[in-house]
Amino acid sequence: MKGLVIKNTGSWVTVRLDSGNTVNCKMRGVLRLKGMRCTNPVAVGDIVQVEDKGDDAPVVSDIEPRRNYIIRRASNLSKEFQIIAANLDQAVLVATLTNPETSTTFIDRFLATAEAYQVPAVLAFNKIDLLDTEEWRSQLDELRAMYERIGYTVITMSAATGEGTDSLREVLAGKMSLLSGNSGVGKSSIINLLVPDAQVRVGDVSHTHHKGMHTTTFSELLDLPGGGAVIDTPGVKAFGTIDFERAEVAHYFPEIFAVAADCRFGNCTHTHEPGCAVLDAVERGDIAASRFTSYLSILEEDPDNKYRKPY
Ligand SMILES: Nc1nc2c(ncn2[C@@H]2O[C@H](COP(=O)(O)OP(=O)(O)OP(=O)(O)O)[C@@H](O)[C@H]2O)c(=O)[nH]1
Ligand SMILES: [Mg+2]
Ligand SMILES: [Zn+2]
Repeated sequence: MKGLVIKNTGSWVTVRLDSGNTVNCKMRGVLRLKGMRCTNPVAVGDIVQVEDKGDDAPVVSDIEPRRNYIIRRASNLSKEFQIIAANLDQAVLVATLTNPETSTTFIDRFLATAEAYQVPAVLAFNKIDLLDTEEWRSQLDELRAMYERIGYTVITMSAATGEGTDSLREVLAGKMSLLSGNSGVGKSSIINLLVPDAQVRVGDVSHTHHKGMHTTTFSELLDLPGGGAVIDTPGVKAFGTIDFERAEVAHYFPEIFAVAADCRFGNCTHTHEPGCAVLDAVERGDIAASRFTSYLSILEEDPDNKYRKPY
């Protein structure tokens, strides 16, 4: 029997079979071995084969090749990887300027990961109801302009007041979307708004003040009323964790890559080289300083080029 993985709690995998029935499965041991460097060999969004012999719990016996996926290192410097979700049409990064503050480095690492794994990314700034001063508003406008100029779709919204949620609905319609972001930015709140009968657990206000508290603890796929689906995921503290080779990093910053063609040296790392078109563009303000800082932070994370793409 074939089906779609809609939940993975670690010990159980919930699969929606083609028949429409939902079954809780165990994982066949050999699949765990195959995905050894992965904390979760099966991810939400995977298409899997299920065997049910009737005597024991059904097992996931095989995984179909993935169209794409989003992956992160399980923790900083860890050699294990976590596949956040597979077979995605897009990945939506939910970010907030305050309560909590999402850093631009976090945003840029997420966007670069999505570029690397060929998943179109969308930025959704939530909790704009909290941005009640001129300064907040202009900070939001600047961020929006910066990311739109690079080519990303940017949504500004509030799950609390409903403002901007129509644009999000439009972006999600008919597609399989991952919702990712720091803990407390409102991913589950957004899902509860979009999927009226979802009733996903949402954090207390006090939760957001305790860093490291996660309300959502496993990934779950929920169908959207008008077609398409969203995947709720546990908040992540850092995306400090991408596995590119040094020379590749610039490929995943579209505006840096576009300019890099004009660098004097073909192997330019855009850090110190003479005739570097990227450094010139940063100087002129054509490439945002925060984006360049994020680029450098990824390079510096792996000075010896020892982390490679796991697959
Ligand atoms: N003011 C305001 N609060 C919001 C908004 N969206 C969510 N919240 C609140 O933010 C807190 C965290 O929301 P959650 O939806 O649990 O956040 P999450 O991203 O799912 O968090 P994790 O599951 O831990 O990753 C809750 O108290 C929500 O009520 C918003 O647009 N404005
Ligand atoms: Mg949540
Ligand atoms: Zn250069």
